[in-house]
Amino acid sequence: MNRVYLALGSNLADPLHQVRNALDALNAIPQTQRVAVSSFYRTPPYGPPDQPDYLNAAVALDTQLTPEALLDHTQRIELEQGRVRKAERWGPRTLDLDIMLFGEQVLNTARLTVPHYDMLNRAFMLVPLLELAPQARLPDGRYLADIARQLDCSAILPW
Ligand code: A4P
Ligand code: MG
Repeated sequence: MNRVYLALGSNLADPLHQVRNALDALNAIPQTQRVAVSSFYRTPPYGPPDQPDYLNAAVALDTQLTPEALLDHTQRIELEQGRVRKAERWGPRTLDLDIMLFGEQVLNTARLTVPHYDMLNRAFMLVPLLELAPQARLPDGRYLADIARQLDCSAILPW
């Protein structure tokens, strides 16, 4: 059994609906229990600024799945719940489900980089995770709270 932390992100005009659907779908993943869900945060876009604010949140899971099997499920959920059909074609992806931590595992495969490759630079990932697990550490033993303290977290607001 591994404790996993997922990052949820959505910047639909009404992302609450998308994220609630995703949380229901996460509940139904086999051999996996949803342990906790963080508050929902409103965060300014990281990257191109000409897009709506994001809803970001973190989810803790306990799973007996392998990392790849869990990724199969989160990618299925992204496809089923995260994409909206617009007129004749699929709209842009509006749900991101990223694996931040998978137990104490370090993975560098074609499909998975764990810990998440950029989480240490992203207050919108660390703040929700630390709400769930203030003592969370990287596989190398560093405390995420120490890393978050170096970041500007002032724009991470309640949804
Ligand atoms: N992949 C590798 N490692 C992982 C992992 N730890 N978890 C691979 C999940 N997937 C992982 O993912 C592309 C490939 O990454 C997958 O096929 C998987 O095998 P994707 O979700 O299709 O692509 P993406 O999310 O567009 O790429 P990326 O690099 O995750 O995007 P970003 O950089 O995360 O950009 N601003 C705010 N405020 N909040 C946000 O949530 N999100 C983004 C998304 C930009 N700005 C944001 C936010
Ligand atoms: Mg992603």
